[in-house]
Amino acid sequence: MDDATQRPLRGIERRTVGALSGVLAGYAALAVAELVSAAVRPEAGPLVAVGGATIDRTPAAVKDWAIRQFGTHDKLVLQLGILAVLAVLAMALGVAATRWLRAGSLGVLCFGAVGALAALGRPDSTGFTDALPSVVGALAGAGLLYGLTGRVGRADGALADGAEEGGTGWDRRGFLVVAGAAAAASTGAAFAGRALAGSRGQRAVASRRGVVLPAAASKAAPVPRGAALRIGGISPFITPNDDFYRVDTALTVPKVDAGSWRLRIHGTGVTDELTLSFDALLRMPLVERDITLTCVSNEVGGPYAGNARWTGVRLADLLERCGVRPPSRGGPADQLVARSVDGMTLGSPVEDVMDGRDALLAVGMNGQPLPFEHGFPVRMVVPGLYGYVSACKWIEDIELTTYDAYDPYWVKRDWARRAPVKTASRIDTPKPFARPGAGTVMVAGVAWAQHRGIDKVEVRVDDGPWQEARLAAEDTADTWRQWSYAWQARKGGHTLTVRATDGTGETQTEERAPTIPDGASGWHSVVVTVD
Ligand SMILES: Nc1nc2c(c(=O)[nH]1)N[C@H]1C(S)=C(S)[C@@H](COP(=O)(O)O)O[C@H]1N2
Ligand SMILES: [Mo]
Repeated sequence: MDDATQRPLRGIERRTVGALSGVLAGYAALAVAELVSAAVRPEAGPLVAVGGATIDRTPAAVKDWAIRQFGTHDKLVLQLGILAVLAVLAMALGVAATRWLRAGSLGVLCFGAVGALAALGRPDSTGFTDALPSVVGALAGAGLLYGLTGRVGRADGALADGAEEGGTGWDRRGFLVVAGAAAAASTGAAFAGRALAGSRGQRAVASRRGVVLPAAASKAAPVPRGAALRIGGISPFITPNDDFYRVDTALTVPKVDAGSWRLRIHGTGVTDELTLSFDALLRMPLVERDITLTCVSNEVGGPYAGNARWTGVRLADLLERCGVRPPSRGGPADQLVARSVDGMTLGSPVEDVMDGRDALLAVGMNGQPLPFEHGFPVRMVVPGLYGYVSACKWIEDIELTTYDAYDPYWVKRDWARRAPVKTASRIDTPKPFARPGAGTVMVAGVAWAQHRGIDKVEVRVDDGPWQEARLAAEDTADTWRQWSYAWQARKGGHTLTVRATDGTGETQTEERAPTIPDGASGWHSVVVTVD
């Protein structure tokens, strides 16, 4: 029997072939979109655009939960989730297309429209070409679905639109040929897209390799001996770049070419607008400072804190050059809004940035050019403020404005306008549910209250009295401080609790607060069993 005249497919067979067609069409659409986006703009690809739009529309509580559950893998989980949803929808469309041929293709085009609208609506969208990846991908997917499901034939005897000659039979050979060719072509397109995107990133990679950080005019004092305790399990005093926590909304890490990078400073009260190149920035006097960065999404005892030696230009100097005055000196702008190449906005108090603290436009992290993940070529770092109100990575624009006039990204999503870092302390060792032996057990960790400093750390065993911990030497008030407590541990289950007192004499509050809206509070406890 000739393949082209086989009986029409029925029931489960028809649905299986339909689902397979749908998945193939979806794969082709995404692969073609990937290739086109690599040529147009990688950030305009449908997965990145829809993923970004999803992140922006996710309620703060859910986002916070996702960061907690998946940590730095939150974005991978999101993309896998989107792919899973798309796969199910593509199967459904494919099955539908075996009954209503045109409806399936129309459905694919609708998905293309969603992707295109998401891409055009992204804050970093550069124009209508951002719609191309989704549109071209959807056309490819729709055409393929039509071509595949047109070969299924009709059980009820009606002519399938695309299969006049084969009558109403199931064109198995034709289906397999088209499906195989499409799968191969899609895979080719996906690989070509990856290769093209990779070569585009090469310019940024090369520009980073070419960076030679000039010596700082104002060096950081060496980390004092005694600031770093030699205790197993304690956070190292300086966090290596590779271990530094990463929190951002970027689905693909922006790869910015330092050669074409520019920073613009403008807005209310700016008398001399400024546009700076990376080289111009490097020619300015550089300072080197140790600053601990913490995230507002860090739970009590959580990992989103890191300490690095940053090299950069003092932001206040640049602002002065532009004629900016802080509110206390009569300046009209009280909010500095930093904007990144990926459209993120973060708002810091102009007063804080200009009050003498080492607010930096950083170009170096622990002696290296900034890693791409941490904002290459330039980011902000402001001691004493949570990252989301200060630490803009991949920065390209600074606008002076007011808190009344503008709400940046996170503020639009229920986080506080102003967010100084809350005094915090963490037990690094022993770990929760550890089983140390009886006798002397080293309890140790870090405490931070950036720009106020840490004056005291106390440890409590069960409901006993607070015992003063031994503080490591202080580096600066802008860095965290290690501490340790030699505990004479007795057999049984115990709860260890820590609290810190900052440089103003204020003791860390016991009152539990969630991370939203302005940072978690409460004491960190660890339960252990002494054997
Ligand atoms: N462009 C951009 N900058 C950003 C963010 C972001 O999502 N996008 N996240 C901020 C937040 S919430 C924090 S805590 C710090 C984290 O910096 P890191 O990833 O280098 O540790 O970056 C800040 N800068
Ligand atoms: Mo953050």
